[in-house]
Amino acid sequence: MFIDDVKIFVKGGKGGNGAVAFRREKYEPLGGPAGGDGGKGGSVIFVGDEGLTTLLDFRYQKHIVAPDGENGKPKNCYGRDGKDIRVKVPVGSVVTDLTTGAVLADITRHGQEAVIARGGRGGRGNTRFATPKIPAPEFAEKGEAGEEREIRIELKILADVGLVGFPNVGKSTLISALSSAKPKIADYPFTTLVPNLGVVQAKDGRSFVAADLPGLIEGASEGAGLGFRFLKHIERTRVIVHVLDMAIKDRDPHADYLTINQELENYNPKLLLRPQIIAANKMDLPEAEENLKILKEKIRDVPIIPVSAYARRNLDELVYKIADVLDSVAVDAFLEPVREEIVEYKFTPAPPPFTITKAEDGVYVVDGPAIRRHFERTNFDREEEVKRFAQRLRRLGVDEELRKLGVKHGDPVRVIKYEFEFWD
Ligand SMILES: Nc1nc2c(ncn2[C@@H]2O[C@H](COP(=O)(O)OP(=O)(O)OP(=O)(O)O)[C@@H](O)[C@H]2O)c(=O)[nH]1
Ligand SMILES: [Mg+2]
Repeated sequence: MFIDDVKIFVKGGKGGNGAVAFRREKYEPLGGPAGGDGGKGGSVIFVGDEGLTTLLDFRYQKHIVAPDGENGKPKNCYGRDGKDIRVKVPVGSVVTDLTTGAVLADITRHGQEAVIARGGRGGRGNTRFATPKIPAPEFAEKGEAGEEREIRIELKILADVGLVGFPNVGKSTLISALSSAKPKIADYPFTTLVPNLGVVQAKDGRSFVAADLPGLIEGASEGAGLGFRFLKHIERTRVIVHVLDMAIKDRDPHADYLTINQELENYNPKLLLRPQIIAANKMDLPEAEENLKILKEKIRDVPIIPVSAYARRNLDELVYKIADVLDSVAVDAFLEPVREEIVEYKFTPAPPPFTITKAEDGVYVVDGPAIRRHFERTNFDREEEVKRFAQRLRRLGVDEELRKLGVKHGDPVRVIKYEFEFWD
């Protein structure tokens, strides 16, 4: 089964918590901190794999969750990291975040890796927070949560060339003549139900990948026939080879050409920017010659290469023409740009640590949450602590601010309820 569009849930593992622990040694009841760091959570990583041609596996795997990191342990032991989960996806997979719409990854190469859901960082253990002032901290960091997202994976075939045209015009016959691809060929419309890829080798050594796509009909861009589901695969081809049946009985090749182009345009107007080559097929049949003459009169801006896929006639000319046009189009000309995810941080301004106002008696009053916190923790009977309090105010920038307001050495300053002399 060819599945090219799935929605799944991915989640990175949570980071392990940092540990709070202390050394317990003989004769040393209150040893130093010894809490280890938590391990990192595992990430969900997608890896491009040429061997895969469908997203079928994701039908049965709708949740991919990487393991958590282990919590930190005593004796400064690290928690183990959660293992990353590597998931193989076909080359050509485009991964989108369903919530933000951002393209997370476009896997275009075999072995290419993309982190789809990052695991959380592990928390640091209390050992890491020890300072000369707090030699035995009783706290540690918690592990960070892993990223989690609903994603869409779309397989958009990465072929250099897409063969498009009405059903039964000979697209599959053509790809089987040009490459070793072996698609089903039959004399009825909609023989091809899923894209077929083939590697085409020109005699001069150049090569390219061609995709034979299910036939398109009028209204394909609105869902008629099979075409719509597969139009997206044309989006990433660099050159469109438009296959026409030159011996068609009750239609006209030129009308077919216009109809298909109209469908391409309806689906995505950018598709018409792609260089086209017309493979005028079935030239072995008698009616073809006359039709070719008419077609050449009507279409002058697109190269027309008459071929017979069935009789294998003039195929080299077609291959060279395709290779030449490919040489003129940049390899990444039509790839989707991977948009960086834009995270909006709400900016909540922190409250100012202090305010300075002038009281009615002319004395400057310093107040604020940070000041109050220090104020409450200070025992003003002890000179040492008062000094530390003053130091903290200085560090908060209180002194500087007072100076700017014109306060001089020896002036009185009120901090909450005590009055001090300003020392400069
Ligand atoms: N005479 C003649 N018949 C051809 C030629 N190319 C293809 N055919 C025949 O046309 C019919 C349709 O060929 P396919 O290759 O299956 O056509 P298709 O475009 O892939 O059709 P869908 O998959 O239905 O879109 C088959 O009977 C082929 O044998 C050709 O160059 N000359
Ligand atoms: Mg076919």
